[in-house]
Amino acid sequence: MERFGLVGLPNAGKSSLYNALTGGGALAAPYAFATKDPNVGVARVPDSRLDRLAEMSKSRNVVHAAVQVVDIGGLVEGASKGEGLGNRFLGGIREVDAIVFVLRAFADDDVPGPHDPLEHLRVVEIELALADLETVESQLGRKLKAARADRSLAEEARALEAAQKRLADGVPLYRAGLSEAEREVLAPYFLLTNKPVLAVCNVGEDDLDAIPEIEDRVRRELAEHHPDVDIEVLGMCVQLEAEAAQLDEGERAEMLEGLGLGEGALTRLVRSAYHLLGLRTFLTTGDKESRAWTFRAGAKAPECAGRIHSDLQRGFIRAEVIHWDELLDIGSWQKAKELGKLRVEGKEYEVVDGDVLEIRFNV
Ligand SMILES: Nc1nc2c(ncn2[C@@H]2O[C@H](COP(=O)(O)OP(=O)(O)OP(=O)(O)O)[C@@H](O)[C@H]2O)c(=O)[nH]1
Ligand SMILES: [Mg+2]
Repeated sequence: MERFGLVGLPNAGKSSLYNALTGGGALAAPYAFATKDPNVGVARVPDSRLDRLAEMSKSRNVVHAAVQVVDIGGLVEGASKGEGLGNRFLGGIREVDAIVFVLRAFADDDVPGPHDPLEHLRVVEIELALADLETVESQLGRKLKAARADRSLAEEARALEAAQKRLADGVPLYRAGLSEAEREVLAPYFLLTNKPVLAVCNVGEDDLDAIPEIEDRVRRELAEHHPDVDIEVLGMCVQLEAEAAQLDEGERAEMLEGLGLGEGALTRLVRSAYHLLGLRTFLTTGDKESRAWTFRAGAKAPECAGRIHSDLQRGFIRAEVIHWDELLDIGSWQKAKELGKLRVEGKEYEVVDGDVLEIRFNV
């Protein structure tokens, strides 16, 4: 399962956010390094399309898509050189597919540490960039030499050189203005800042009105030097979201509504992280079960069939396909079939987010 990791300074609220997302019981406490070893849990991906299809089909069972969340120990200035928990955070971050920065913006005298999100961002970025710089510099000399003998390595050597320059200036690669091709060439080096990122600002419970302004400050900082860099920034009060997450559905909606928080930020965060990971959803629906399945953007029908069962991929003949909203309009799978609204797609069909599928197969 694809996973995203929560990364930030001590007391930023990572474990609190982790608990809210996964219903987990990680220790959240007002002292630094409360988390030492990573907590790993699963977050359900909320999906109203699925809920509505399940209602349409009167499904007895509803299964949402899910992603893994990793709560990583806090890092401090100098972490890449061994301060605090030192390099322990590196292993945790290396193993995730995308990074969610948790930047503290709440003031609370009982919780030590700075509460300026830009200060949090500065330290986190510097430490990750320094760790990457070390990796790049350990490879660069050898690569340049090899590229002189073998010209097919020139592109990789040039990308490493470009990365080295930006990292030495303290600029993480996700906003260094590298081309898509350069970032891809660098993939085998498993650099921390070559992963996709988004940022959460953890705003105090009395500061909800300031969310847009705080988001904007962080967004501008991230886009500095590269106005075309578009990193999503999500402001929320983790504490309130966590309290709401404990309630049952009706009470939760009421609480969030009362605070003017709409559907709540956790839902948006999980959806954004899911997309950041390059993940998409297709659906299946019937009276027994309606289910959301995860696939990688660009995957073809047989590969998607294989998410359901390997037999469906091996013996794939064709897929019957309709987009979820059209199916919902028609009112049932059977009726869609009778009306000739189910498309018949073959092995080369690229499945689209929100497609409802039925696989024909033979093994
Ligand atoms: N007032 C307030 N306190 C919060 C909020 N979010 C988290 N806290 C508190 O801040 C303290 C630290 O939260 P944690 O979730 O443990 O922080 P962490 O980022 O996991 O910290 P480390 O594991 O030490 O890196 C806890 O006492 C939380 O209850 C918030 O939105 N408002
Ligand atoms: Mg923690």
